[in-house]
Amino acid sequence: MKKQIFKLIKEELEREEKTINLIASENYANPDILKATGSIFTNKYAEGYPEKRYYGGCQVVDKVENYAIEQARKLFNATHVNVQPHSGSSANMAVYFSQLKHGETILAMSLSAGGHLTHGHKVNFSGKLFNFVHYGVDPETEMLDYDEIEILVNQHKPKMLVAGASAYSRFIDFARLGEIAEDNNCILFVDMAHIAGLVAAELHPSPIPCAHIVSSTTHKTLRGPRGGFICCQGDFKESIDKSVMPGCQGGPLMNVIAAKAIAFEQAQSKDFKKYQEQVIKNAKIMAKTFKDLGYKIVSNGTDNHLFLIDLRQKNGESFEKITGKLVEETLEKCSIILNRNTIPFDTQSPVNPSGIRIGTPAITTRGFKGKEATQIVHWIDEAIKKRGDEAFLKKLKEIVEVFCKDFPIYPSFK
Ligand code: DSN
Repeated sequence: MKKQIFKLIKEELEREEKTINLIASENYANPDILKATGSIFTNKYAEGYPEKRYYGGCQVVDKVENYAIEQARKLFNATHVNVQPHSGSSANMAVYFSQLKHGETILAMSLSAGGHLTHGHKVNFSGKLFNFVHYGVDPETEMLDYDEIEILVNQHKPKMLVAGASAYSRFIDFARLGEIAEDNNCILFVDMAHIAGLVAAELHPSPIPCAHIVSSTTHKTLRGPRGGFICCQGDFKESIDKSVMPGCQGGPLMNVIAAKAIAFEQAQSKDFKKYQEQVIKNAKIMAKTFKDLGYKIVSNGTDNHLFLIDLRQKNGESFEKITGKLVEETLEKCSIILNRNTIPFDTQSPVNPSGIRIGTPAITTRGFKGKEATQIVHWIDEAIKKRGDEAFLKKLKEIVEVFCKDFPIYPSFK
C-alpha cells in the first residue's frame, strides 16, 4: 500500500515537471509549504480557537494559529481573520450561514458568466439553501455592468451581495459595489480566491476596505497550501468564528494552518510582488499574442492572471466546430494542460463549452517570462490547427517536455 502511493507521488512529480500548466486556479507550493503541510501538526486536535480549545495540549498549535492570523491580518490589512476553513467552499458556506437564514435572497455572479459554483449554482448547497438571483456581464463589453447590478439590488433587495469570480479577467470595482451595498443596506461579501495573490501584492484593488466579509483560498495566486480563510470587519467577527466552528467544521487542520502562515509571510516579500507583476505581464502577453493570431479574447483582454478564449470564431469568422473540450484534449496530448470553460452567453453545455481558460500563476512560478509565454501561444495555435495530425501532436509533446526540463519546479526533489 505504502509503496503504491509513494510511486504515485513520484509519477505526479514527473507529470508536473513535464507539462505546461495553464490552469488559472493552480500553482506550485514551495518546499517549505509542502514541509509544513506534511508536518506533525497533522496529529493534533484543536477544536475551538487559540486559548479557547476543547482539547488539552494546544500550547504549540495556539502559537501557530495566532501567528497565521497575525500574518494574514498584516498582509491584507484586515481587522479580523479566521484561518480555519478547510477550503474556499467551506469558507463560503460559513459566510452564508453566519448571516442568512434558509431561503433568504443573495445576488451573485452566475457561474456561466464567470462566477463560482458556491455562488448559488442550483446543484450546489448554496443554490439549494438560499434564493440566489444572478447577474452576468454586459453582452457587448463582456465586463461587469455595475449599473445593472445596482438595478438588480434595488429590484430584489438581497440580504447579501456577492462579488468575485473564477473566470473573469477584469478588475472588479469593489468600491462601487460597496456603495451599492451601503445604499441598499445589504452585506457585501467578496470571494477573492482567484485574485488573492494579486491583492496581496497590491496589483488588484483590495476588497478588504469595501466589503463586510471577504473569503479566499490560499492555493491559487497566493501560492500556499490547499485551504481557505475569511477576513471580516469587527462587527462580523463573532458570527463568522461561530459559523466556521462549531457551525461548519470541527477540528482545524493545524498542519495546513502552519503552511498558510508561511504563505502569508512569503506574500509580504518583494520577490512575491515581482512574481505577481510577471503573472500579469505573462497573461497580457499571451492574450495579445492570441489576439494577433486572430483569436477572440473574452472582454478583449485581461487585467489579471487569466483570460478566456471564445473558440467560436477566429479572425472574425466562424471557427468550424472547435469546442473547449476538443482543445483541452488536443493540448493534453502535447503536455499542455488547461481547462475548457463556458464563455458569457454560451449556448453550449459546461461539459463541452465554447471556450478555454488560460492562467499564468503556475508557469510564472516556474520562471516563464514573455519569451516562453509567447512560444506557448504559438504551440497552442499550431496544435489547434493540426489537431487531427497525431504525428505532429506527438512531436510537439516531445518538444514541450524538453522545454520544461530547463525550468524545473522542484529541483531538489528526485
Ligand atoms: N474550481 C476552481 C477554479 O478552477 O477556478 C475554483 O474553485
